[in-house]
Amino acid sequence: MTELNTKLSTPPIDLSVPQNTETATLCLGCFWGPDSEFGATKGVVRTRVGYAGGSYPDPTYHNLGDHIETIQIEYDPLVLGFENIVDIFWKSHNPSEPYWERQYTKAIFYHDEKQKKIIFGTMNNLANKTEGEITTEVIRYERFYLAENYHQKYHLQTALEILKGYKNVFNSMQEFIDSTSAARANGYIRGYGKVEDFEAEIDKLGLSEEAALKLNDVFYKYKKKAVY
Ligand code: MHO
Repeated sequence: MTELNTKLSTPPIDLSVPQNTETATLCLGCFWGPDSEFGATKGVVRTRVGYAGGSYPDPTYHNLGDHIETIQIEYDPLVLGFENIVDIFWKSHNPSEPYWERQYTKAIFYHDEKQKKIIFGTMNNLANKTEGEITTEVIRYERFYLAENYHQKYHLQTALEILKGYKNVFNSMQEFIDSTSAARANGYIRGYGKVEDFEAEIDKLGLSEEAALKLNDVFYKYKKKAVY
């Protein structure tokens, strides 16, 4: 990231962050993909990737123990309901597909009784329509271990031409992880998100003009391939 104390500008989208957010935590295989998918979803304020669902102390990417690759989402409940998140979750995987590796288990956590009810309600509906047993796990949330920095908003971090368009924007890795702008760019970079949201937000991401143009190209390139 950029050096400390050189902060010049906060992206406009990061200036109007809602005060009250709620948290959702889920697992959809390798966490790079859902970090992008949810990052571009309207109402999502922050995303982070990490490990959860096991009891092994202090997991790391190369020493996960019984944990699962997990994404944690902070969202504005006035814009996006937990129901919507759960809907995206069920549509983003095949719930009756067997899986072999604990690391890539499909799972959703509940943080409270309200979430639990929504998850089990939708799962029961799905069970009636699904052939075969649902293998997706529902787990009571306990704790989330943040993954290593290089996994956070991975697709954005590896798109250097776009990343460098955030000149003097983030003073720390924490600011990058917490940024709505970075979450959006990380999603749009893979063609996730709605065209109308992209068009409304592209100028609010705080990217240089060059990087915004590049992001535009990449977004529409993926859209044409109908990734989403
Ligand atoms: N297919 C990816 C998975 C990484 S993910 C963070 C890779 O091994 O490169 O599990």
